[in-house]
Amino acid sequence: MTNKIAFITGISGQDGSYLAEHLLKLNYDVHGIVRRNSVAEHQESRIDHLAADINVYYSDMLDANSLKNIIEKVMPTEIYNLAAQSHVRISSEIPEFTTHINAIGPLRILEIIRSLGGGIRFYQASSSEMFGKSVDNDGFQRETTKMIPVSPYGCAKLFGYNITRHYREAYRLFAANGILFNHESPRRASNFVTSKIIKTAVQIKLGKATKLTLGNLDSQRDWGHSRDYVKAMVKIIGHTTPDDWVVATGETRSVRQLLELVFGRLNLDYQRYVIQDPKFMRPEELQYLKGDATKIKKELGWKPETTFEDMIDEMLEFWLRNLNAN
Ligand code: NAP
Ligand code: F7E
Repeated sequence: MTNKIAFITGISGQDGSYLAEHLLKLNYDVHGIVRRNSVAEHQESRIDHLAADINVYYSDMLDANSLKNIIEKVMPTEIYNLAAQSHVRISSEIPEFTTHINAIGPLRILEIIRSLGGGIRFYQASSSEMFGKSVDNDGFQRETTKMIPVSPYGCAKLFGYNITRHYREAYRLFAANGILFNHESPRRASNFVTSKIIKTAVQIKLGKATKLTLGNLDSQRDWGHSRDYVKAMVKIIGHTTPDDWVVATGETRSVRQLLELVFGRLNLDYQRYVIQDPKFMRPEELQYLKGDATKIKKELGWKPETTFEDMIDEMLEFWLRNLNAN
């Protein structure tokens, strides 16, 4: 039997790198795109260790012809659309750019799949940010929860979600949405709150920083591990029928609770170091996320494997090693 062929947009990102590793273990041929960057060094640092095993091409979600040429050449069996401007607060500063990539991007790929006969399976990286201010009465968000996004990022992702559903119904494409709640790892960029807190707390411990400047400390998130969540993506795209799936831990914690845990692990009192700056607040904050992943647990046998505490410890170890080495 020939290997399955995966094409990953966003392969150099947090999830793309874990997904490429997971697919290689499953004997897939793995292809992906990176965009041209003025600094070549570090651009592919998350996938440098896979360089001999994967095929990487220059392209961009803004360049339909380039995407089409590569997809036609590779003729993948599966496309994982992970490329995005993925920072929610920054999406309010560059809303148009975010929308071009996060909303029109998936539409471009769906059109390419359609023009090639519709046989390629498609996974769209949808997000719990699409729920915005909406929560069910029992305190969870699930596949049936209304979506009222509160950021340009969330609005653009909601278009991507809906166009994926529409192409599934209208053209009978195998097009599926994973509605993933926040997921982190040592590979998380350090302008997201988990990495930012852990990196700066370690710097404070090592005497390399004195303050940690944050925005809203009261928002609550459902945080899982990226390595676990990419396994859900493969189950979703490999299922007999295309559908929409919530992927979450079902636990929620505030930024304040995260601070207590991280600083506590380093025997520090976060209240001595944390200051707040409106610069890190959002025009409209998503206050609360807690996902109900019953459907994917029951129907696809997926479950989160890493506890929140173990994930934080893994990230702490990474930053301690990294910053000590420097
Ligand atoms: P990430 O680390 O920010 O990775 C995003 C990837 O997209 C990077 O490889 C980035 O390349 C690439 N990209 C950005 N703009 C591009 C463009 N114009 N053309 C081609 N590639 C482009 O994000 P992540 O955490 O891995 O998330 C993966 C996907 O899941 C994203 O779509 C995100 O919105 C979604 N998601 C994430 C979470 C989460 O909690 N992590 C939750 C729900 C959904 P550069 O390195 O060149 O920027
Ligand atoms: O913020 C608060 C902030 O930027 C988490 C993306 O992967 O998950 C992610 O989006 C919370 C928010 O993640 C700072 O206001 C306080 O309430 O780590 P974050 P996010 O916005 O939830 C969703 C599901 C995605 O799809 C996205 O792609 O932390 N917060 N102070 C802060 N956040 C940041 N970044 N920086 C601060 O200084």
